[in-house]
Amino acid sequence: MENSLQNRRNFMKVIGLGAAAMVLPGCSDSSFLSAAGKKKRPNMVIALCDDLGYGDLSCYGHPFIQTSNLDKLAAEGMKLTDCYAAAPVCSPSRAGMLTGRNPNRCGVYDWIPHNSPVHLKKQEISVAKILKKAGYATCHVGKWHSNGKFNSPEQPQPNDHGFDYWFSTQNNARPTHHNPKNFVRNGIPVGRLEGYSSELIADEAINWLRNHWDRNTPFCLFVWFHAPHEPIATDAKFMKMYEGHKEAIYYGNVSQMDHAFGRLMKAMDDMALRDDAFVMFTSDNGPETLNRYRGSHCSYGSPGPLRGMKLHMYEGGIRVPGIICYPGQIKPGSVSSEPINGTDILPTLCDLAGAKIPTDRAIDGAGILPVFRGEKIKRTVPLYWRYDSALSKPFTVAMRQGDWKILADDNMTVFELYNLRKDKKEKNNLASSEAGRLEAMKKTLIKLHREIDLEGPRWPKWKRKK
Ligand SMILES: [Ca+2]
Repeated sequence: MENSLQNRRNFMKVIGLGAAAMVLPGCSDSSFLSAAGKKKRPNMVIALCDDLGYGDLSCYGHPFIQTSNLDKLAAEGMKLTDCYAAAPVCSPSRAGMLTGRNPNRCGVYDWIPHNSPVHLKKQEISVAKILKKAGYATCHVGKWHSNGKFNSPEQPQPNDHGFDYWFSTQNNARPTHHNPKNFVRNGIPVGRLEGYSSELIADEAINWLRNHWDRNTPFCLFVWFHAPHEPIATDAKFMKMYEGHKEAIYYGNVSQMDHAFGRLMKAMDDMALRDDAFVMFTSDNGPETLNRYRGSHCSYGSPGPLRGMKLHMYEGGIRVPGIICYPGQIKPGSVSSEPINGTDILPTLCDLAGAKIPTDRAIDGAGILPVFRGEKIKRTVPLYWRYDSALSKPFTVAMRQGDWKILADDNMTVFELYNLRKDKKEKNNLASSEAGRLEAMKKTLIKLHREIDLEGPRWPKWKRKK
Protein backbone atom coordinates (compact mmCIF):
# COMPACT_ATOMS: atom_id res chain seq x y z
CA MET A 1 0.00 0.00 0.00
CA GLU A 2 2.71 2.46 1.07
CA ASN A 3 4.70 1.44 -1.96
CA SER A 4 1.78 1.97 -4.28
CA LEU A 5 1.09 5.43 -2.86
CA GLN A 6 4.76 6.32 -3.10
CA ASN A 7 4.91 5.07 -6.68
CA ARG A 8 1.87 7.17 -7.46
CA ARG A 9 3.47 10.25 -5.85
CA ASN A 10 6.66 9.70 -7.81
CA PHE A 11 4.65 9.27 -10.98
CA MET A 12 2.69 12.42 -10.26
CA LYS A 13 5.92 14.35 -9.77
CA VAL A 14 6.89 13.31 -13.27
CA ILE A 15 3.49 14.32 -14.64
CA GLY A 16 3.50 17.56 -12.65
CA LEU A 17 6.92 18.55 -13.94
CA GLY A 18 5.96 17.77 -17.47
CA ALA A 19 2.50 19.29 -17.46
CA ALA A 20 3.40 22.89 -18.24
CA ALA A 21 5.15 21.99 -21.45
CA MET A 22 3.37 18.76 -22.29
CA VAL A 23 3.37 17.95 -25.97
CA LEU A 24 1.77 14.87 -27.39
CA PRO A 25 4.04 13.34 -30.03
CA GLY A 26 2.26 12.45 -33.20
CA CYS A 27 -0.34 15.12 -32.61
CA SER A 28 -0.45 18.78 -33.45
CA ASP A 29 1.30 20.37 -30.48
CA SER A 30 0.40 23.87 -31.66
CA SER A 31 -3.26 23.22 -30.95
CA PHE A 32 -2.41 22.10 -27.43
CA LEU A 33 -0.39 25.17 -26.55
CA SER A 34 -1.76 28.68 -26.52
CA ALA A 35 0.04 31.54 -28.23
CA ALA A 36 1.69 32.41 -24.93
CA GLY A 37 3.15 28.91 -24.81
CA LYS A 38 1.01 27.90 -21.82
CA LYS A 39 -0.84 24.65 -21.81
CA LYS A 40 -4.38 25.34 -22.93
CA ARG A 41 -6.99 23.83 -20.66
CA PRO A 42 -9.70 22.13 -22.67
CA ASN A 43 -13.42 22.20 -22.07
CA MET A 44 -14.65 18.76 -21.10
CA VAL A 45 -17.85 16.77 -21.57
CA ILE A 46 -18.30 13.41 -19.85
CA ALA A 47 -21.44 11.76 -21.23
CA LEU A 48 -22.66 8.61 -19.50
CA CYS A 49 -25.42 6.19 -20.34
CA ASP A 50 -27.22 3.99 -17.84
CA ASP A 51 -27.15 0.24 -18.56
CA LEU A 52 -26.04 0.67 -22.16
CA GLY A 53 -24.40 -2.61 -23.19
CA TYR A 54 -21.08 -3.13 -24.95
CA GLY A 55 -22.95 -4.18 -28.08
CA ASP A 56 -25.63 -1.49 -28.07
CA LEU A 57 -24.14 1.07 -30.45
CA SER A 58 -23.89 0.80 -34.19
CA CYS A 59 -20.14 1.52 -34.02
CA TYR A 60 -19.79 -1.40 -31.59
CA GLY A 61 -21.50 -3.77 -33.98
CA HIS A 62 -25.20 -3.68 -33.14
CA PRO A 63 -27.04 -4.99 -36.21
CA PHE A 64 -30.08 -2.69 -35.91
CA ILE A 65 -29.65 0.19 -33.46
CA GLN A 66 -28.81 3.42 -35.26
CA THR A 67 -26.48 5.76 -33.38
CA SER A 68 -25.20 8.12 -36.06
CA ASN A 69 -24.03 10.83 -33.66
CA LEU A 70 -21.95 8.51 -31.51
CA ASP A 71 -20.63 6.78 -34.63
CA LYS A 72 -19.54 10.24 -35.82
CA LEU A 73 -17.85 10.91 -32.48
CA ALA A 74 -15.91 7.66 -32.87
CA ALA A 75 -14.98 8.54 -36.45
CA GLU A 76 -13.66 11.91 -35.26
CA GLY A 77 -11.87 10.43 -32.27
CA MET A 78 -10.93 7.13 -30.67
CA LYS A 79 -12.96 4.01 -30.00
CA LEU A 80 -11.91 2.07 -26.92
CA THR A 81 -12.39 -1.66 -27.26
CA ASP A 82 -11.44 -2.42 -23.64
CA CYS A 83 -13.21 0.31 -21.69
CA TYR A 84 -14.58 -0.65 -18.28
CA ALA A 85 -17.02 0.73 -15.76
CA ALA A 86 -15.75 0.84 -12.19
CA ALA A 87 -18.52 -1.60 -11.17
CA PRO A 88 -21.27 -3.73 -12.76
CA VAL A 89 -24.00 -1.55 -11.22
CA CYS A 90 -25.04 2.12 -11.10
CA SER A 91 -23.96 3.84 -7.87
CA PRO A 92 -20.52 2.26 -7.35
CA SER A 93 -19.69 2.88 -10.99
CA ARG A 94 -20.47 6.60 -10.54
CA ALA A 95 -18.55 6.80 -7.25
CA GLY A 96 -15.52 5.37 -9.08
CA MET A 97 -15.83 7.93 -11.87
CA LEU A 98 -16.18 10.85 -9.48
CA THR A 99 -13.37 9.91 -7.07
CA GLY A 100 -10.85 7.95 -9.13
CA ARG A 101 -11.06 5.34 -6.38
CA ASN A 102 -12.43 1.85 -6.30
CA PRO A 103 -15.99 2.45 -5.05
CA ASN A 104 -15.56 -0.10 -2.25
CA ARG A 105 -12.98 2.23 -0.70
CA CYS A 106 -15.68 4.93 -0.59
CA GLY A 107 -18.33 2.65 0.94
CA VAL A 108 -20.50 2.65 -2.19
CA TYR A 109 -20.89 -1.11 -2.53
CA ASP A 110 -24.19 -1.38 -4.38
CA TRP A 111 -26.90 0.72 -5.99
CA ILE A 112 -28.27 3.24 -3.49
CA PRO A 113 -32.02 3.03 -2.78
CA HIS A 114 -34.02 6.18 -2.08
CA ASN A 115 -33.69 7.32 1.54
CA SER A 116 -30.71 5.03 2.26
CA PRO A 117 -27.98 6.25 4.63
CA VAL A 118 -25.42 5.30 1.96
CA HIS A 119 -23.88 8.21 0.09
CA LEU A 120 -20.66 9.47 -1.40
CA LYS A 121 -19.10 10.97 1.71
CA LYS A 122 -18.17 14.62 1.92
CA GLN A 123 -14.55 13.77 2.66
CA GLU A 124 -14.24 12.08 -0.72
CA ILE A 125 -12.63 14.41 -3.23
CA SER A 126 -14.61 14.39 -6.45
CA VAL A 127 -13.16 15.37 -9.79
CA ALA A 128 -15.70 18.20 -9.99
CA LYS A 129 -14.40 19.63 -6.72
CA ILE A 130 -10.82 19.53 -8.02
CA LEU A 131 -11.75 21.14 -11.33
CA LYS A 132 -13.85 23.82 -9.65
CA LYS A 133 -10.88 24.70 -7.44
CA ALA A 134 -8.73 24.83 -10.58
CA GLY A 135 -11.05 27.45 -12.06
CA TYR A 136 -13.41 25.30 -14.12
CA ALA A 137 -17.15 25.89 -14.31
CA THR A 138 -18.81 22.58 -13.43
CA CYS A 139 -22.27 21.28 -14.29
CA HIS A 140 -24.09 17.99 -13.75
CA VAL A 141 -27.23 17.14 -15.69
CA GLY A 142 -29.12 13.83 -15.39
CA LYS A 143 -28.91 10.82 -13.11
CA TRP A 144 -26.87 11.39 -9.95
CA HIS A 145 -27.37 8.22 -7.89
CA SER A 146 -24.57 8.99 -5.48
CA ASN A 147 -26.69 9.34 -2.35
CA GLY A 148 -29.87 7.97 -0.74
CA LYS A 149 -31.24 11.22 0.69
CA PHE A 150 -31.31 13.29 -2.45
CA ASN A 151 -31.71 17.03 -2.08
CA SER A 152 -31.62 16.73 1.70
CA PRO A 153 -29.21 18.58 4.02
CA GLU A 154 -28.51 15.22 5.71
CA GLN A 155 -26.18 14.09 2.92
CA PRO A 156 -23.87 15.79 0.38
CA GLN A 157 -25.58 16.82 -2.85
CA PRO A 158 -24.04 17.49 -6.29
CA ASN A 159 -23.07 21.04 -5.23
CA ASP A 160 -21.27 19.64 -2.17
CA HIS A 161 -19.25 17.47 -4.54
CA GLY A 162 -18.18 20.43 -6.65
CA PHE A 163 -20.93 21.03 -9.21
CA ASP A 164 -21.73 24.74 -9.59
CA TYR A 165 -24.96 23.94 -11.38
CA TRP A 166 -27.03 20.77 -11.32
CA PHE A 167 -30.24 19.49 -12.81
CA SER A 168 -30.43 15.95 -11.53
CA THR A 169 -32.45 13.02 -10.21
CA GLN A 170 -31.61 10.70 -7.32
CA ASN A 171 -31.87 7.57 -9.47
CA ASN A 172 -34.04 6.88 -12.53
CA ALA A 173 -36.36 9.38 -14.18
CA ARG A 174 -39.81 8.82 -12.62
CA PRO A 175 -42.36 7.64 -13.41
CA THR A 176 -40.51 6.87 -16.66
CA HIS A 177 -38.31 8.71 -19.15
CA HIS A 178 -41.51 10.39 -20.37
CA ASN A 179 -42.71 13.53 -18.54
CA PRO A 180 -40.49 12.91 -15.49
CA LYS A 181 -41.38 14.68 -12.27
CA ASN A 182 -38.35 14.07 -10.08
CA PHE A 183 -35.71 16.46 -11.44
CA VAL A 184 -34.18 18.96 -9.04
CA ARG A 185 -32.44 22.08 -10.32
CA ASN A 186 -29.86 23.51 -7.91
CA GLY A 187 -31.83 22.33 -4.88
CA ILE A 188 -35.28 23.25 -6.17
CA PRO A 189 -37.64 20.46 -7.34
CA VAL A 190 -38.95 21.42 -10.78
CA GLY A 191 -42.10 19.25 -10.80
CA ARG A 192 -43.50 17.49 -13.83
CA LEU A 193 -41.65 18.21 -17.05
CA GLU A 194 -42.95 17.73 -20.57
CA GLY A 195 -40.84 15.53 -22.81
CA TYR A 196 -38.31 12.69 -22.61
CA SER A 197 -35.46 12.66 -20.14
CA SER A 198 -32.60 12.37 -22.67
CA GLU A 199 -33.93 15.40 -24.54
CA LEU A 200 -34.57 17.32 -21.30
CA ILE A 201 -31.01 16.62 -20.15
CA ALA A 202 -29.56 17.81 -23.47
CA ASP A 203 -31.80 20.92 -23.38
CA GLU A 204 -30.55 21.78 -19.90
CA ALA A 205 -26.91 21.25 -20.85
CA ILE A 206 -27.31 23.47 -23.93
CA ASN A 207 -29.15 26.10 -21.90
CA TRP A 208 -26.39 26.06 -19.28
CA LEU A 209 -23.73 26.58 -21.94
CA ARG A 210 -25.66 29.39 -23.59
CA ASN A 211 -26.99 31.23 -20.58
CA HIS A 212 -25.13 30.29 -17.41
CA TRP A 213 -21.56 29.42 -18.31
CA ASP A 214 -19.05 32.28 -18.30
CA ARG A 215 -16.97 31.97 -21.46
CA ASN A 216 -13.93 33.29 -19.65
CA THR A 217 -13.59 30.03 -17.73
CA PRO A 218 -13.13 26.50 -19.06
CA PHE A 219 -15.99 24.14 -18.30
CA CYS A 220 -16.55 20.53 -17.35
CA LEU A 221 -20.02 19.22 -18.12
CA PHE A 222 -21.23 15.84 -16.85
CA VAL A 223 -24.16 14.59 -18.94
CA TRP A 224 -25.50 11.47 -17.26
CA PHE A 225 -28.44 10.12 -19.28
CA HIS A 226 -31.07 7.81 -17.74
CA ALA A 227 -31.39 5.91 -21.00
CA PRO A 228 -31.66 3.03 -21.65
CA HIS A 229 -32.26 1.95 -18.02
CA GLU A 230 -35.73 0.68 -17.14
CA PRO A 231 -38.45 1.91 -16.87
CA ILE A 232 -38.08 2.87 -20.51
CA ALA A 233 -40.24 5.27 -22.48
CA THR A 234 -39.43 6.26 -26.04
CA ASP A 235 -40.83 8.91 -28.35
CA ALA A 236 -42.95 7.31 -31.12
CA LYS A 237 -40.78 8.81 -33.86
CA PHE A 238 -37.75 6.89 -32.59
CA MET A 239 -39.74 3.68 -32.16
CA LYS A 240 -40.92 4.05 -35.74
CA MET A 241 -37.31 3.61 -36.88
CA TYR A 242 -37.62 -0.01 -35.75
CA GLU A 243 -41.13 -0.83 -36.88
CA GLY A 244 -41.64 -4.59 -36.88
CA HIS A 245 -39.03 -5.22 -34.16
CA LYS A 246 -40.39 -6.30 -30.80
CA GLU A 247 -37.39 -4.46 -29.32
CA ALA A 248 -38.42 -1.12 -30.92
CA ILE A 249 -38.93 0.63 -27.57
CA TYR A 250 -35.37 -0.23 -26.48
CA TYR A 251 -33.67 0.36 -29.80
CA GLY A 252 -35.52 3.65 -30.18
CA ASN A 253 -34.54 4.64 -26.65
CA VAL A 254 -30.85 4.31 -27.52
CA SER A 255 -31.39 6.24 -30.76
CA GLN A 256 -33.26 8.97 -28.87
CA MET A 257 -30.34 9.31 -26.45
CA ASP A 258 -27.97 9.42 -29.46
CA HIS A 259 -30.11 12.14 -30.99
CA ALA A 260 -30.05 14.17 -27.76
CA PHE A 261 -26.28 13.74 -27.52
CA GLY A 262 -25.99 14.88 -31.15
CA ARG A 263 -27.99 18.02 -30.39
CA LEU A 264 -25.56 18.87 -27.60
CA MET A 265 -22.58 18.36 -29.93
CA LYS A 266 -24.25 20.49 -32.59
CA ALA A 267 -24.89 23.27 -30.05
CA MET A 268 -21.21 23.13 -29.06
CA ASP A 269 -20.25 23.29 -32.74
CA ASP A 270 -22.48 26.34 -33.19
CA MET A 271 -20.77 28.00 -30.23
CA ALA A 272 -17.32 27.07 -31.64
CA LEU A 273 -16.62 24.94 -28.58
CA ARG A 274 -15.77 21.62 -30.18
CA ASP A 275 -12.42 22.38 -31.81
CA ASP A 276 -10.37 21.71 -28.69
CA ALA A 277 -12.90 20.07 -26.36
CA PHE A 278 -12.32 16.73 -24.67
CA VAL A 279 -15.51 14.70 -25.10
CA MET A 280 -15.89 11.24 -23.61
CA PHE A 281 -18.88 8.94 -23.91
CA THR A 282 -19.31 5.73 -21.92
CA SER A 283 -21.77 3.64 -19.88
CA ASP A 284 -22.06 2.88 -16.15
CA ASN A 285 -22.37 -0.91 -16.50
CA GLY A 286 -23.46 -3.68 -18.85
CA PRO A 287 -26.96 -4.22 -20.25
CA GLU A 288 -29.95 -5.09 -18.11
CA THR A 289 -30.76 -8.78 -17.76
CA LEU A 290 -33.49 -9.76 -20.21
CA ASN A 291 -37.05 -9.64 -18.91
CA ARG A 292 -35.93 -8.95 -15.38
CA TYR A 293 -38.91 -6.67 -14.91
CA ARG A 294 -41.97 -8.84 -15.39
CA GLY A 295 -44.48 -7.39 -17.79
CA SER A 296 -42.09 -4.71 -18.97
CA HIS A 297 -40.00 -6.72 -21.43
CA CYS A 298 -37.97 -3.71 -22.43
CA SER A 299 -34.54 -5.02 -21.47
CA TYR A 300 -33.15 -5.72 -24.88
CA GLY A 301 -29.63 -4.48 -24.31
CA SER A 302 -26.73 -6.41 -25.79
CA PRO A 303 -23.32 -7.26 -24.31
CA GLY A 304 -22.15 -7.93 -27.90
CA PRO A 305 -19.76 -10.88 -27.92
CA LEU A 306 -19.10 -10.74 -24.17
CA ARG A 307 -20.14 -13.17 -21.44
CA GLY A 308 -22.62 -12.01 -18.80
CA MET A 309 -24.62 -8.82 -18.45
CA LYS A 310 -25.25 -6.16 -15.80
CA LEU A 311 -24.39 -7.36 -12.25
CA HIS A 312 -21.92 -9.95 -13.58
CA MET A 313 -18.19 -10.00 -13.01
CA TYR A 314 -17.68 -11.46 -16.47
CA GLU A 315 -16.91 -8.92 -19.17
CA GLY A 316 -20.54 -8.25 -20.14
CA GLY A 317 -21.15 -6.73 -16.69
CA ILE A 318 -18.26 -4.30 -16.68
CA ARG A 319 -16.92 -3.78 -20.20
CA VAL A 320 -18.75 -0.89 -21.85
CA PRO A 321 -18.54 1.33 -24.91
CA GLY A 322 -15.94 4.08 -24.61
CA ILE A 323 -15.44 6.86 -27.16
CA ILE A 324 -13.15 9.86 -26.79
CA CYS A 325 -12.91 12.80 -29.14
CA TYR A 326 -10.16 15.36 -28.59
CA PRO A 327 -9.40 17.22 -31.82
CA GLY A 328 -5.73 17.73 -32.54
CA GLN A 329 -4.72 15.26 -29.84
CA ILE A 330 -6.32 12.04 -31.08
CA LYS A 331 -6.04 10.73 -34.60
CA PRO A 332 -9.57 10.58 -36.08
CA GLY A 333 -10.94 7.09 -36.49
CA SER A 334 -8.35 5.50 -34.19
CA VAL A 335 -9.00 2.43 -32.07
CA SER A 336 -7.27 1.50 -28.82
CA SER A 337 -7.36 -1.82 -26.98
CA GLU A 338 -5.61 -0.43 -23.91
CA PRO A 339 -7.69 -1.32 -20.83
CA ILE A 340 -9.30 1.80 -19.36
CA ASN A 341 -11.49 2.10 -16.28
CA GLY A 342 -14.08 4.58 -14.98
CA THR A 343 -11.66 5.37 -12.15
CA ASP A 344 -9.25 6.76 -14.77
CA ILE A 345 -11.54 9.74 -15.41
CA LEU A 346 -10.42 11.74 -12.36
CA PRO A 347 -6.66 11.48 -13.03
CA THR A 348 -7.20 12.10 -16.74
CA LEU A 349 -9.29 15.24 -16.25
CA CYS A 350 -6.79 16.46 -13.64
CA ASP A 351 -3.95 15.95 -16.14
CA LEU A 352 -5.89 17.85 -18.79
CA ALA A 353 -6.63 20.72 -16.40
CA GLY A 354 -3.11 20.78 -14.95
CA ALA A 355 -4.68 20.11 -11.53
CA LYS A 356 -3.16 18.00 -8.80
CA ILE A 357 -4.42 14.50 -8.15
CA PRO A 358 -5.03 13.89 -4.42
CA THR A 359 -1.98 12.31 -2.76
CA ASP A 360 -3.43 11.85 0.72
CA ARG A 361 -5.42 8.76 -0.24
CA ALA A 362 -5.30 5.75 -2.53
CA ILE A 363 -6.28 6.61 -6.09
CA ASP A 364 -6.85 3.52 -8.25
CA GLY A 365 -7.22 5.20 -11.63
CA ALA A 366 -4.45 6.43 -13.89
CA GLY A 367 -4.24 9.20 -16.49
CA ILE A 368 -4.99 7.91 -19.98
CA LEU A 369 -3.34 10.64 -22.06
CA PRO A 370 -0.50 8.25 -23.11
CA VAL A 371 -3.12 6.18 -24.96
CA PHE A 372 -3.70 9.06 -27.39
CA ARG A 373 -0.12 8.76 -28.59
CA GLY A 374 -0.26 4.98 -28.78
CA GLU A 375 1.48 4.30 -25.47
CA LYS A 376 0.56 2.15 -22.51
CA ILE A 377 -0.93 3.59 -19.34
CA LYS A 378 1.43 3.62 -16.36
CA ARG A 379 -0.71 1.91 -13.73
CA THR A 380 0.31 1.54 -10.12
CA VAL A 381 -2.88 -0.31 -9.12
CA PRO A 382 -4.28 -3.12 -11.30
CA LEU A 383 -7.83 -2.90 -12.59
CA TYR A 384 -9.98 -4.41 -9.84
CA TRP A 385 -13.71 -4.90 -9.35
CA ARG A 386 -15.75 -6.21 -6.45
CA TYR A 387 -19.50 -6.57 -6.22
CA ASP A 388 -20.80 -8.79 -3.43
CA SER A 389 -24.26 -9.24 -4.98
CA ALA A 390 -22.91 -10.29 -8.37
CA LEU A 391 -25.08 -12.71 -10.35
CA SER A 392 -21.93 -14.54 -11.46
CA LYS A 393 -21.53 -16.19 -8.07
CA PRO A 394 -19.32 -17.55 -6.69
CA PHE A 395 -17.34 -14.93 -8.60
CA THR A 396 -17.76 -11.52 -6.99
CA VAL A 397 -14.23 -10.20 -7.51
CA ALA A 398 -12.17 -9.66 -10.66
CA MET A 399 -8.80 -8.19 -11.54
CA ARG A 400 -7.16 -7.52 -14.90
CA GLN A 401 -3.44 -7.20 -15.57
CA GLY A 402 -2.48 -6.80 -19.21
CA ASP A 403 -4.38 -9.37 -21.24
CA TRP A 404 -5.12 -11.53 -18.22
CA LYS A 405 -8.16 -11.53 -15.95
CA ILE A 406 -8.61 -13.45 -12.73
CA LEU A 407 -12.01 -14.01 -11.12
CA ALA A 408 -12.44 -14.99 -7.47
CA ASP A 409 -15.03 -15.51 -4.79
CA ASP A 410 -15.09 -13.20 -1.78
CA ASN A 411 -13.15 -15.68 0.38
CA MET A 412 -10.40 -15.99 -2.24
CA THR A 413 -10.78 -19.77 -2.50
CA VAL A 414 -12.16 -20.33 -6.02
CA PHE A 415 -10.53 -18.86 -9.12
CA GLU A 416 -10.84 -18.66 -12.87
CA LEU A 417 -8.25 -17.25 -15.26
CA TYR A 418 -8.77 -15.98 -18.79
CA ASN A 419 -6.63 -14.48 -21.52
CA LEU A 420 -8.97 -11.75 -22.73
CA ARG A 421 -6.97 -10.95 -25.84
CA LYS A 422 -7.38 -14.50 -27.13
CA ASP A 423 -10.65 -15.29 -25.41
CA LYS A 424 -12.88 -12.27 -24.87
CA LYS A 425 -15.89 -14.54 -24.40
CA GLU A 426 -14.21 -16.02 -21.28
CA LYS A 427 -14.82 -19.58 -22.40
CA ASN A 428 -11.45 -21.16 -21.68
CA ASN A 429 -10.57 -21.13 -18.01
CA LEU A 430 -6.78 -21.45 -17.91
CA ALA A 431 -6.44 -21.68 -14.12
CA SER A 432 -4.97 -25.21 -14.37
CA SER A 433 -2.74 -24.82 -17.41
CA GLU A 434 -1.34 -21.44 -16.30
CA ALA A 435 -0.71 -22.38 -12.68
CA GLY A 436 2.33 -20.11 -12.27
CA ARG A 437 0.51 -17.06 -13.62
CA LEU A 438 -2.52 -17.88 -11.51
CA GLU A 439 -0.43 -18.00 -8.34
CA ALA A 440 1.24 -14.67 -9.10
CA MET A 441 -2.07 -12.97 -9.87
CA LYS A 442 -3.72 -14.54 -6.80
CA LYS A 443 -1.04 -13.02 -4.62
CA THR A 444 -1.58 -9.53 -6.04
CA LEU A 445 -5.35 -9.90 -5.93
CA ILE A 446 -5.53 -11.11 -2.34
CA LYS A 447 -3.35 -8.22 -1.14
CA LEU A 448 -5.38 -5.60 -3.00
CA HIS A 449 -8.70 -7.19 -2.01
CA ARG A 450 -7.77 -7.09 1.68
CA GLU A 451 -6.43 -3.56 1.51
CA ILE A 452 -9.61 -2.20 -0.13
CA ASP A 453 -11.86 -4.22 2.17
CA LEU A 454 -10.19 -2.70 5.23
CA GLU A 455 -10.60 0.83 3.92
CA GLY A 456 -14.33 0.65 3.11
CA PRO A 457 -16.56 2.25 5.77
CA ARG A 458 -19.52 0.43 7.31
CA TRP A 459 -22.99 1.97 7.35
CA PRO A 460 -25.71 2.00 10.03
CA LYS A 461 -28.38 -0.67 9.71
CA TRP A 462 -31.26 0.54 7.65
CA LYS A 463 -34.53 -1.02 6.50
CA ARG A 464 -35.80 -0.15 3.09
CA LYS A 465 -39.39 1.11 3.00
CA LYS A 466 -41.49 -0.71 0.42
CA1 LIG B 1 -26.67 1.40 -14.47
